[in-house]
Amino acid sequence: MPTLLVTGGCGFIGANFIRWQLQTHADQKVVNLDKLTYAGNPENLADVASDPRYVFEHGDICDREFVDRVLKDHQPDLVVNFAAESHVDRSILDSGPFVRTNIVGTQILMDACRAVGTQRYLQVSTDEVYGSLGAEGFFTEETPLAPNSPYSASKAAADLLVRGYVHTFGFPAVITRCSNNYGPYQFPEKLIPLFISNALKDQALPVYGTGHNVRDWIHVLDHGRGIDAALRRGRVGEVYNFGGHSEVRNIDLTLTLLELLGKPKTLIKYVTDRPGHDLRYAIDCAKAETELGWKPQYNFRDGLRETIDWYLANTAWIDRIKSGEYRKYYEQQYGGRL
Ligand code: NAD
Ligand code: TDX
Repeated sequence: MPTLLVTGGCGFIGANFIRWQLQTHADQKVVNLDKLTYAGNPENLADVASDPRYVFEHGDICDREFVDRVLKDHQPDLVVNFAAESHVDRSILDSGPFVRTNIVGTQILMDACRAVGTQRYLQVSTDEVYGSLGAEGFFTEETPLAPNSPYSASKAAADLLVRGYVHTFGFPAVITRCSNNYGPYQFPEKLIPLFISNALKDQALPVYGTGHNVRDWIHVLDHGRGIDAALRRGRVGEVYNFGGHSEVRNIDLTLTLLELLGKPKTLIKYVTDRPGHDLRYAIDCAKAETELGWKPQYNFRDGLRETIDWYLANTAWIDRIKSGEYRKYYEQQYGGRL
């Protein structure tokens, strides 16, 4: 049975990706390597934990011995690296963990893959490596890298390291760069789950600056299908952009969320802008569409409605995270190993 190793599978995108892999690729073992940082929540995969094709390995991609052991034990055919520090605001407060996990972790994982002869490695990157757009234009795969935050700089550095491994060692890697994801299981520090969960409790929605910054939103399962296509059909050394064709200003998204939740506009609170806040992201994904036969399937408004329904049905999940109660769930499951 072929083996897929996923790192960071207890986070938002990784958990959705693993669940979808188990549903769509019956004849495949999935190994999930995750450190369980504040953003990693094993509860996100509680429904697949007893699937005999699923294995969890608790540890850090920066721990060379551990990563070498996991790769030797499982000999994965395919590897997808989601593991990262992913929140821009946290990278502004302390960039150390971003440099360690996003850059050093990528290097250690690639070296371990080379040692066991992994057939294909996919680096999950972000559109933020291209920097910021003005009112016009789109990022293509040829857009020069110009990251503006410690987070995006660490992701760009990792992309360059992957490129170096492809050219120097013939390492069989592809890179994907995706726009802002939304969907179930997103940690409630990111805009959409934060605003939904605050609004449900009639708490303020903190809009940074003018609220005129634009993001291109893509459903997490559209991103997952893109990663799967690039992993299995992408060309080694190539970059593939994914986006949702759904550009929205933050303030307009906030108003839509309030409308769908039936909550008043008075919950909006304009707050100090994020330092270095990128103005606009927009993606040209023609390459993925023509080469990989991929395109986003979700309409943003429908996807948003479905996502709100999920958060409404899972308020206990959000409450456990926001109150810190989910650490107790970890302790029960993993004892003193955290
Ligand atoms: P997340 O923060 O929800 O999850 C990150 C996961 O990685 C967690 O489970 C965490 O425990 C794990 N992790 C962190 N450090 C680790 C380490 N040192 N060793 C092992 N595991 C570790 O992130 P996400 O939003 O799911 O993003 C996943 C990936 O996709 C990241 O690489 C991110 O840069 C990229 N990405 C995210 C978005 C987005 O909108 N969220 C868009 C484009 C790309
Ligand atoms: O409270 C908030 N108020 C606000 O106005 C938060 C948390 C965000 N914002 C703004 C900042 C951005 O313009 O909303 C927009 C979206 O913010 P985030 O959800 O923090 O996402 P962003 O900074 O755009 O980055 C995300 O997309 C690209 C992911 O977190 C990254 O991991 C991914 O690479």
